[in-house]
Amino acid sequence: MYLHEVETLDSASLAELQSRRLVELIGRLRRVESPFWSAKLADVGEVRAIGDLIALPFTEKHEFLATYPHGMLAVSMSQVVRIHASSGTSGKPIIVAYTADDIRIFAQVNARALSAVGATSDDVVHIAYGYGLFTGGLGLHYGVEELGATAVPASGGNPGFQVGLMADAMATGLASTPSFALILAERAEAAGVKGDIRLRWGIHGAEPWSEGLREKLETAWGGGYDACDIYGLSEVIGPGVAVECRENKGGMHVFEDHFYPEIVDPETGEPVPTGEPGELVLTTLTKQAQPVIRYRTRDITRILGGDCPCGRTSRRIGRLEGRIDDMLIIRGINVYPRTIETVLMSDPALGPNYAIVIDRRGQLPELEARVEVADASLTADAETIGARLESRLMETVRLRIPVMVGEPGSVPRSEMGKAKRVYERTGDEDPLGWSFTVST
Ligand code: DLL
Repeated sequence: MYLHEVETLDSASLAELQSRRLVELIGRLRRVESPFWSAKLADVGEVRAIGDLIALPFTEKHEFLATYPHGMLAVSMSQVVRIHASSGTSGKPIIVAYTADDIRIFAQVNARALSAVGATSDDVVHIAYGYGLFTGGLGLHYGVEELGATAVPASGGNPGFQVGLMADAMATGLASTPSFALILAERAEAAGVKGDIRLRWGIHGAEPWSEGLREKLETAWGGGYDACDIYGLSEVIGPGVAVECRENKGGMHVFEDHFYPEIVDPETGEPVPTGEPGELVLTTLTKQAQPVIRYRTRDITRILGGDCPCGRTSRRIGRLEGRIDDMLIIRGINVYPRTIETVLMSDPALGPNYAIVIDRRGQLPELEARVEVADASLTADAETIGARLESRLMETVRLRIPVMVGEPGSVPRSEMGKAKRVYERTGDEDPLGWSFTVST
């Protein structure tokens, strides 16, 4: 454990630390000369303990856009040592700023995350998250250096070159999106260098994935590879908000001495009980440059109860179940793409790539799933596999979702950034360019 004392605090001591930090944060924000912070805290009474957080107003994504680029700063620009940006869906990016202290905490939470997945100072970590405005590459990079391990700043793209480098530089850990980790495994296999790569663990996040995908990833890399989930978002800090430990792989420990989690009903904003799904809300207790109070992440998850065998005492959140923005409403039924992924990826006959097509040509949108068989020899069974998946989707999602089964390699891969899983079809042209459908 990287910060043993903090990570194993009993709940009373943790609450005391959180309370102290929240009181300090609110005091500081009240003193900042900023129209944004004056308005945000105008109706807030005295804050004495972490329990008072619930009376504070939420912060929403549109406030980042309304105050773009720097209206949410709580320090002067001269104290800012770095900015990152997240592209978002609305065109304008969100800009986030860090002081030197923020960068130290960013490095530290990522070192803690790496340590939780099994990294030590002896590891050589191949970092294939994008470097640049995206927080993934630099976030993990600073974490690796903080831990004293060796960082290989490979960034995204060019998987053919990357697998050779992984073999030559003797990488033992891989930091990348789960989809890029799969691309690398495929490429290593094809290039005949898989046997020369000795990965022990992977730290994968930035996009939704499922247990089925974990299994495929762990099988693809083999040799006891532990694929662990890491969560974070630019508005809060970047990667390093929460992570799975290697011992459990059942939920992600939130570094709640820095990021205080709540789960609320996305409609009413009211808290939901432990174990129930809802929208994750996060407060940064220690961020200096651009803190957020009760930030509505739009991510759906739940707080898990119970202790963890790793000994960390912070609360855990479950695997991300979807984003409110990604929810599709098909024939009145709410569907998250990740629910479809969970069904598809639990089938051993399928390879790890899939796509969901929203067909908007008719009066009502229809869904379609595109998958590929794990092995060319299974192509002959495409029809049976498609029918089996369709009935499982019917049981789980309660919708008829035709499943088209293609040959290995027929679903497009994203070699940069986050995997694209959902495509729209509005005209004659197939969004995936499929004309060689094997089965429906
Ligand atoms: O994706 C930060 C990050 C980098 C996390 C590297 C993990 C690893 P953004 O680009 O701002 O930041 O996107 C944040 O991505 O609100 C989630 O919807 C999604 N996301 C992040 N991690 C996970 C995960 C980075 N483990 C948004 N599972 C978040 C599912 C995730 N979704």
